[in-house]
Amino acid sequence: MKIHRLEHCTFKHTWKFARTYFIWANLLTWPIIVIFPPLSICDIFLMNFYVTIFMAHYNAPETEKKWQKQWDESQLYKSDFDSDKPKYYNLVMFPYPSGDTLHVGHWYNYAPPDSWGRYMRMKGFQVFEPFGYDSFGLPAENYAIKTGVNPDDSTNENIATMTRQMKEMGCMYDWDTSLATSQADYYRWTQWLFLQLYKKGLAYKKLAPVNWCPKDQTVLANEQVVDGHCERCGTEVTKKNLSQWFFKIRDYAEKLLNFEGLDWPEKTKLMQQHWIGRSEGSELIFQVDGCDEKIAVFTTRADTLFGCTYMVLAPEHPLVLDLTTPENKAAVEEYMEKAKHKNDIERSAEGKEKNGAFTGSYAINPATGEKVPVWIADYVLMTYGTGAVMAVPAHDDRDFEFAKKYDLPIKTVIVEKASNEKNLEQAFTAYGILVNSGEFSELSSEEARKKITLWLEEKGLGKLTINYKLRDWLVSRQRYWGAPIPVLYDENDEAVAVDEADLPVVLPRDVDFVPKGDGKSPLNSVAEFVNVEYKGKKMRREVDTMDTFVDSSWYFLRYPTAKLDSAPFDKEVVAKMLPVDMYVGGAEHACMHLLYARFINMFLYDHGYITNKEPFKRLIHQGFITRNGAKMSKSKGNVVSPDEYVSKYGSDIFRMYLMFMGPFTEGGDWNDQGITGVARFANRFYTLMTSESAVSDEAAMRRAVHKAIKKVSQDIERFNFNTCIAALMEFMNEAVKTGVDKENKQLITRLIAPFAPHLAEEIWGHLGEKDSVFNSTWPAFNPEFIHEDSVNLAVQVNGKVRGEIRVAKELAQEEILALAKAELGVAKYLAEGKLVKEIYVKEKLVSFVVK
Ligand code: ANZ
Repeated sequence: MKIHRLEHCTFKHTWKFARTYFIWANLLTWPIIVIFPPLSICDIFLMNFYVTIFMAHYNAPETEKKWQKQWDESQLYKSDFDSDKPKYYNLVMFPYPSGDTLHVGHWYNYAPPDSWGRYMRMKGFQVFEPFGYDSFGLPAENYAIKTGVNPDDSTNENIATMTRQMKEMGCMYDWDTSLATSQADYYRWTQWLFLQLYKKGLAYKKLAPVNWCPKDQTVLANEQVVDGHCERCGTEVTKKNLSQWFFKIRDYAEKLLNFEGLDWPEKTKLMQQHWIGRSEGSELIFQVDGCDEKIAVFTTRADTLFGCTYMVLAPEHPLVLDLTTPENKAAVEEYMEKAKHKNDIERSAEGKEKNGAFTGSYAINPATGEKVPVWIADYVLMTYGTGAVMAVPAHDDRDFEFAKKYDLPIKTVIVEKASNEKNLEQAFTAYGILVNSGEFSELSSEEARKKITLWLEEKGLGKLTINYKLRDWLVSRQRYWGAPIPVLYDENDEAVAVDEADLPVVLPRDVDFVPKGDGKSPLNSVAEFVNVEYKGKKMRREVDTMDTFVDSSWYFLRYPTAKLDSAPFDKEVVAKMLPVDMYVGGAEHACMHLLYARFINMFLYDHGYITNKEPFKRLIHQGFITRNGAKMSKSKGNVVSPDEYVSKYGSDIFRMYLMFMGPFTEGGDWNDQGITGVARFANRFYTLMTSESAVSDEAAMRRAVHKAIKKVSQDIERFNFNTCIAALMEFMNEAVKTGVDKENKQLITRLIAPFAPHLAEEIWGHLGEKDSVFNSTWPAFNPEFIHEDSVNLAVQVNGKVRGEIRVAKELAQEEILALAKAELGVAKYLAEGKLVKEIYVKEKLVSFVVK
């Protein structure tokens, strides 16, 4: 695609203006010499000259606006999915559209990845760089409750504001492929996705104790509870028994553990691995004494079975009340009630005092045939394994503490070495050798774990199993501002899926948003929405909406054909453009968005909708920008407002400074003065590139250019934009000494283009190029030019630098020492005493010691 340039570039335009200004200024200001005689006509001339120079300076904001307009008009960044070039899908995590002005975090999140995209474009890729909005969610709804403004209106307004600001950043986004998840032409397909999962049995509804945020009046997924508090509003989360929709992400636990071919940060992979929590163990069955009930336990230590002296059920375990004897009922019920008010995190916290209640029943240890008491305790969670454990106090810390408290028997069955059994001060939790374990005694723990399970399996009382900590994904929310779940209920309360042809289920506009405190979605009070006739029957619509993470679990598939009406995405285009080659966003999404998106992508792959197994090939998390070492926050008053700087310095300089502050993945500390240094660099660069300069040392000039190309090309690959910019600055320092010819100016302009796109485009025009610099190629360095045959050496006398010499690298040591001694500043100090030592550090320095 060719870019059509405006007739004049800003530079020429500015100088034309300056020339006129200069002539007029001189004509009008000369009478000053009459009023103020000490000034001569020369002074007036000089004064006008400086003012003109100042006014003709590179005017970033004006130039940037011009280029943005021109890029837009020439559709430079329009996606071309039919291109023969290799594709490159460059994606940033889309934001929630807020009405506030963009903050530094937005800039840091979006501008540097755009530099990466521009670099890949110049490397010859067909870069696809979309941008959109994750626009459903609580903030708009809470705002509506407070102000009465409809979420649809406030969201659309916010999208318009943010788009305008984003355009000022000057990224390569193809705005024609933009999307917003709250628009019906998008959420229609989120509902379609729900239906596909439903049809395949991966979306289901069940009554479950769920996390409930009393303030936001909604359920939360496990991932949205941080240290027992609501991730969004910080309110303490409680438990509530509610009928909820889930996606069976657990069915994908094993697949999600496979990270093959993913260039992701190790830490993120580990976090997902930990969150999925794969645990190899055994499921063993204990018969309840005196009745038909059986209790299944999950254990990773079947080798300790002979040491199980009691059992513990989670207070919510369905058998608890059946097993509780009348004399223990009151205490058990009281304990169950108390447990309701604690969340899983509090219950499993290390160091928390263990307590429980005895049910009055006993179970039979399948290995020893002994009767063991059945207790309930909140340290056993209903959400893990089977919700019941065989307690082995001699070899598990929590069981040990519990047994000590309630005086339950402690029986050692594992020892470190044969015959070192002794009274335990604390649990021995490591693997070892079995004792007191019948025919299994003397086996190692590893061996016994399997053998004991197989032995029980033969009796139908056990099996090897794998357990995952990962829970199914709770997707229903009792909120208004989300995609309605496309389900209805008939007279018998049976769920009926909406036909695909009847999508979207449109979210009604006129709704009373205020939560009624009944735990139901505000949609419940919209009679026309709830009560409908469907397929000739009276039905009631599902009033819950979907978690916004469902919206963002597939948006990357929609972008390439964001306006498609007939399907969620064009299969062929997706086959060509996916997976995303580079995905940039916050590390906090490791166990939520990034896991959900992988799951949905895998599901769509398994059912033939797409051909890519994984959604995101390479992943990078940006660091944080701090100020005075602290995270920016309104309460601390240390927030940097980008607008102020962008209007003063322009987008390029602001972007370059952010990138210069530190490695992208680590972020950096904002310094008000720092940006002026970058601005000075940009201006000097502009002046050097646009003015005639005679080349004084051609070899040195070439060396400076090619060294910069080498360094920038290497460091940009690692997202170390800071050292790229440092290399460009280093080049500048060299170039002002050596001068630069046109050919090399072109090379270096191409090199700075990803980091300062508008500036580069402006200089490119000045260098006589008609097309966009982003239609040119990334420069290659020539190793021959970089090779240096001479070096500068510092010369010290008694530890102080007294001179500098430039020598050929291959010069012999004696000759170098001789040259050093002859150096004028050095000779003077050598003459002051007797030379006792001379040292030459290769290619670095010469040092003399005089006494
Ligand atoms: C007996 C035993 C003996 C255990 C021993 C450990 C040491 P990971 O590795 O995290 O999977 N457990 C099982 N279900 C539980 C639940 N719902 N709530 C709390 N704890 C539960 O942990 C597996 C171990 O955690 C299991 O192995 C079980 O205790 C406990 F010397 O069984 B073990």
